[in-house]
Amino acid sequence: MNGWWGKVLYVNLTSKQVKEITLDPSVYLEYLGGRGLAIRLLWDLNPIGVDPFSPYNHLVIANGPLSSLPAPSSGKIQVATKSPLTLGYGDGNLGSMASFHLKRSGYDAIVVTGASRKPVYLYIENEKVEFRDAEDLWGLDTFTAEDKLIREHGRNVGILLIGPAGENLVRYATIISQKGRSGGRPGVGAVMGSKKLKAIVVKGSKEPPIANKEEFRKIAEEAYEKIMKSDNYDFWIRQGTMATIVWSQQNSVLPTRNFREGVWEEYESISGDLMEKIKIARRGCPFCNMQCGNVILDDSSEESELDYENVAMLGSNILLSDLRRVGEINKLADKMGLDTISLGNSLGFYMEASERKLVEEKLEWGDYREIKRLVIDISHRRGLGAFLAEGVMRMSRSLGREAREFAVHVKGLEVSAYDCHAAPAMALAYGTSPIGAHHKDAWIIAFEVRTDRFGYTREKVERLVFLQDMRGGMFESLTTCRLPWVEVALDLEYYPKLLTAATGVTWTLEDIRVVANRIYSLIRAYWIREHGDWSREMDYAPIRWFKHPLTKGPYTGMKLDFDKYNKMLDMYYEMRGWDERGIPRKETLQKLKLDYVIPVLEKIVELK
Ligand code: PTT
Ligand code: SF4
Repeated sequence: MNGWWGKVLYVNLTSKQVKEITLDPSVYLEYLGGRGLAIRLLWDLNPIGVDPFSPYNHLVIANGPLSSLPAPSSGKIQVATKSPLTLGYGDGNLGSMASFHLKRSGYDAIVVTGASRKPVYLYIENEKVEFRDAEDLWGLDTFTAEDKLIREHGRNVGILLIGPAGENLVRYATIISQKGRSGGRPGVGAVMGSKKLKAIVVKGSKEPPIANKEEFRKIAEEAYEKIMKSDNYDFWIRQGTMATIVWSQQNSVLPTRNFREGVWEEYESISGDLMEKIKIARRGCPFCNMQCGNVILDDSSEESELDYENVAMLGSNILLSDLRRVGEINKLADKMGLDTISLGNSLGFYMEASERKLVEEKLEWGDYREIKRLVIDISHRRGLGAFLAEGVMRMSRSLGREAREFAVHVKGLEVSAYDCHAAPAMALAYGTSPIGAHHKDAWIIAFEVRTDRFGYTREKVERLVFLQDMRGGMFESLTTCRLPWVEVALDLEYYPKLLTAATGVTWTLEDIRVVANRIYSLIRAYWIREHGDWSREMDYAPIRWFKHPLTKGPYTGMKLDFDKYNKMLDMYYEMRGWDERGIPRKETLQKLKLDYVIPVLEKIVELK
């Protein structure tokens, strides 16, 4: 089979046994890889209702058919599991040499189950798999542990690892690679920790199977060139995602004071323009010719790689107004293996709770020294840190009714860095994201501010579904970086062309949309199966945006309209073929070749 190896490596950490699973080619044609493969494997392998921290939960590390082939920004890998933060499907995507080496190891994915009694790491070299002692790595931060692993195995390997946050089961611990790449916001790193798995080191030397190499090379070369000739290329190289700080401020969507406002008087203190002046290096993922990791020296004169989400969530959202200090907190999060978005939300939520006197232990807005201490305490679940390690949804539940109004999450996943008081379609994007509130599936805010900004229109919902299909369906499953398309306007048509050349099967964008639609319905079915019930309330945006109007900026007084939001949600369900509760219709499941899902869901809910 071209484009895929057709094999998955299955590792049981309890029994220390390893086997290869051969998958039917139809699985690849219907789910592609990456996210698609991950949800299909989790549906099949995870026991229904499994505790995310139990040994029976599975962790999937998956490449897609284009991952780490020599094509634009292809060095990405998907990490997925049942989330300890949301108890639903959770995943993330990171750029890493682990993608490159897994691609050359002869496997499309690694599936890990069971749990070791003692800390271990996996060393995979083509088909050789070893369980290595990790006692001396346990407790180390991700930077130090990665350095040790490189000393042991050399630089020519891919490494995915967790820090103290993952080891101590912080619900928003992520997997880290290369001192500045992070993936798996909904606690994928904590699941790795629950298995006592500190790291996966992979080294592969096989030639990936490509159907039409010459054709692939030609298309990829043309795409690389288009990227470099794009009008936005130079600016992108200078600022990367950091340009979004000023853009968000101008459009009143910069998360400020726990998403209370969309503008911040001190935004210039964390802006992309400032970053440009103090930048010392640029880093990025494999196979990328538009590398966007901007490195500055932080408050301790150490390197910190900045991105928009990190800086907005650890800057304006908690009122910390110094880029070097924000860089310091960001670096600590990378070292500890904590998701910066959920961290910024958890800190912001607690600061507001403290201001409202709902908690005894005080935490002031922007209190740098306390924040620094807390990041370490969260990672070790010490003192107040143990409370914040639970994330916003659980903290708010324990503080009562008032706290729920300013708990900014969807389905338990904290919202990423776009305030939506005056952005109804972006609010819906958060509401319907398949992992909880993340912008990665549909960054519709850019379209929204360009068009009918405040409208609750069908056109926006159609655009949202299209974006989900492309970003959450295609890019997450191929698996490559979406930024060449989003930021420098690389034509989407390159992707089906590359996929056709890699696999030898003809693909169009429409074919890929069918796969995407299938993936969204299967993920939704998984949530219903795991929660044992479903209602449309699960798809509501945070209460704050409906209840607390903006008090600052150009849109002062604005908030979301609940009835109109609900109408957009109805349109969304109709477009996905789901009923008014947000449950896929039987006919939809049949049309998408998801017949195997029907008997499982019928035991839980009535299918329409
Ligand atoms: C992603 C989320 C994001 S999205 C950011 S910044 W962004 C935060 N980055 C974190 C970080 O850094 N350290 C940390 N400890 N926590 C972090 N949490 C946040 O995680 C990232 C880039 C970026 S930068 C974006 S938008 C794009 N995301 C892609 C995606 O999701 N899919 C895809 N096919 N391509 C993408 N390209 C871009 O990748 P999660 P990375 Mg990340 C340090 O994974 O869980 O989805 O959370 O992958 O290699 O770090 O690249 O303004
Ligand atoms: Fe990685 Fe940035 Fe390149 Fe995407 S654009 S592959 S995130 S360096």
